[in-house]
Amino acid sequence: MHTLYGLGVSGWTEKARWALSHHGIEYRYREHTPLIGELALRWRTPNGPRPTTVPLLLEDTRVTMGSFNIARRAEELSTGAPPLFPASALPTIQRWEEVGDHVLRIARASVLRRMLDNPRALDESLPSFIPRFLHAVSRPTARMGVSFLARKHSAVADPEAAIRDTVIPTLERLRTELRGRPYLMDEGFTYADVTACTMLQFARPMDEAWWPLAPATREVWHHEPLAAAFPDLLEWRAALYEKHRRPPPRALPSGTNSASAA
Ligand SMILES: N[C@@H](CCC(=O)N[C@@H](CS)C(=O)NCC(=O)O)C(=O)O
Repeated sequence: MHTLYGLGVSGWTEKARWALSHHGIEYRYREHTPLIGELALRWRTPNGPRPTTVPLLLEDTRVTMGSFNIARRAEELSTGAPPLFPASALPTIQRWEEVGDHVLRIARASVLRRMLDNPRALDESLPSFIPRFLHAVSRPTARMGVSFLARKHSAVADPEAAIRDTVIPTLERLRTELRGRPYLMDEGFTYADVTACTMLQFARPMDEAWWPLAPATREVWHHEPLAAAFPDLLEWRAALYEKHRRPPPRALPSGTNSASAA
């Protein structure tokens, strides 16, 4: 069976899982732990691009890195679900993929910044093998993990300015392009919708059933001014999830790597 390495809180992992699920592809899910898991990640991709990131899909002898590449691979492995990448949608998909990637990077910088001010969120980011009573003393390690991610992915220095200058105009463009329709393409649901709607996870994350997050982590993923400015887009996303995204299986107890189907 295939194995997907991912980060539960990451929009990129969500995009890959959505595409795999859409195509009914079974896989085992393994949660990656930043910093601690870095060497293993590099070891799995000796000749791959740097920096090494998740999601990463492992088949017998094949490694696919990156949400977009995994979604395309899912389409190749599909057993007959409607395509997410119809030829007519490719230019639109490509455009929203680039913009969406940029927004997710700003989202990550914003969330990492807010985590540093939220001790409970820092505690929740610690690996599950660290018992609760050691959380307070392990907080410096959690801070190290957050700083490591910010450095590794060259986080923007001023996320709020980037939200104002980039994210808000992008979401306004999405609103204009949708024109109240359920999908970006008249033909129906495509990967353009997946990649565009994933940007909204950082305005307000999807409900627990679709995006399980610990309570303080959920708080730092919530950007109230953005959520208040784009309620129509949040409704659009909710409808997409209802119709097209099967809730992922519940995670197994902490410390257990979940053997999950898409
Ligand atoms: N363009 C990539 C971006 C993936 C990415 O940046 N992943 C981050 C998510 S925060 C990651 O791997 N973080 C964990 C780490 O770097 O150890 C994609 O589409 O998958």
